Amino acid sequence: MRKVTSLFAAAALTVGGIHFAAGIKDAAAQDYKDEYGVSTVVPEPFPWGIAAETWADLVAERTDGRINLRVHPGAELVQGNQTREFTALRRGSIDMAVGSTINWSPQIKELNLFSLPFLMPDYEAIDALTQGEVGEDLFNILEENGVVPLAWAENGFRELTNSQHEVRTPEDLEGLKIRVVGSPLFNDIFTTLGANPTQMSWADAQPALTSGAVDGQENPLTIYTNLNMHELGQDYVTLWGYVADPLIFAVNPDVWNSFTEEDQKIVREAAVEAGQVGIDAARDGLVPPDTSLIEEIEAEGVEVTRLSEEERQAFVEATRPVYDEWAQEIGEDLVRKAEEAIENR
Ligand code: X2X
Repeated sequence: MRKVTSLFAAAALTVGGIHFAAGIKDAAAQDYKDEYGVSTVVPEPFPWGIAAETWADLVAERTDGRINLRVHPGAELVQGNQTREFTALRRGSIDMAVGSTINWSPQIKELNLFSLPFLMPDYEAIDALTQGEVGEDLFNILEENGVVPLAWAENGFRELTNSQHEVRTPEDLEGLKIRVVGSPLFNDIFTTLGANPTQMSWADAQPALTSGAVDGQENPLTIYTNLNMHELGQDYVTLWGYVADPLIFAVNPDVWNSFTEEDQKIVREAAVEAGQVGIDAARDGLVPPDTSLIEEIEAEGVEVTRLSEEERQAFVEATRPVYDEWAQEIGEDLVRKAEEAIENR
């Protein structure tokens, strides 16, 4: 069937007639699946889920329902093993994904860039990377590794929360059991800080927080609020913004190649727009002067710790050896390019 379609496509290209062009669209549409699965980790109303659902809505609307995306949260298409999402997408057992750079970093080591501690001091720094040459380089690397990346969204700056006591200095982390995700880089950061990190999936993290099997975790505040983590005893929040995870919209190459050029354009543009909607949602109430989300958390009786420049610097220095070691793993050239882009933001 695919052969017939491409013959039509070739004919249409040669003849270029409107009649033929209409013909290929129908032929190709017959090849389309009834539904394409989109993997995410968290659903709506988390900004991540909003990004994916917005993509699905825009694509359905603009293709008159010819292309239907169905969002599968909880990394359910990989049985909750979010660090296997990239491999599944590459192999085609997942059609599409809106995935975190953290979850794909075990396969694509360059994506650890965003997890270098204190590389990105603010939101402009994230944009300087994703919207610039570094972002293009990373998309090229993803493409070389067998997926088709389309656009960026955002999970957000990952803040530290715990149930035991305020964390204001690296010493305060001593002995705290912290749930971490994905890359071994996170183990290294928390071990270096004297904490006791345990790597587990998001699916396992929620019961571990509820039961008190771990003392703390690190995630964007939109994850904290949507999950009502204060009700899970996470009474202490430290705003240290040590890393942020952007999200990437990507498609399996066979799925991508099965789409007509016109539909590829629709799917790509929809991803870019949905990405912006997701980024806006991820930053809502977190970017000064509007920090209402942080105030909402404080209103629940949670102790929110804001670090002075000096206090933050103590964490920067304590994690510097991990930064240097992982910069080599990621690639010194890419890290240098990222540092320059941030400096010139
Ligand atoms: O597991 C996490 O912490 C989460 C939801 O943020 C990611 O998937 C990276």
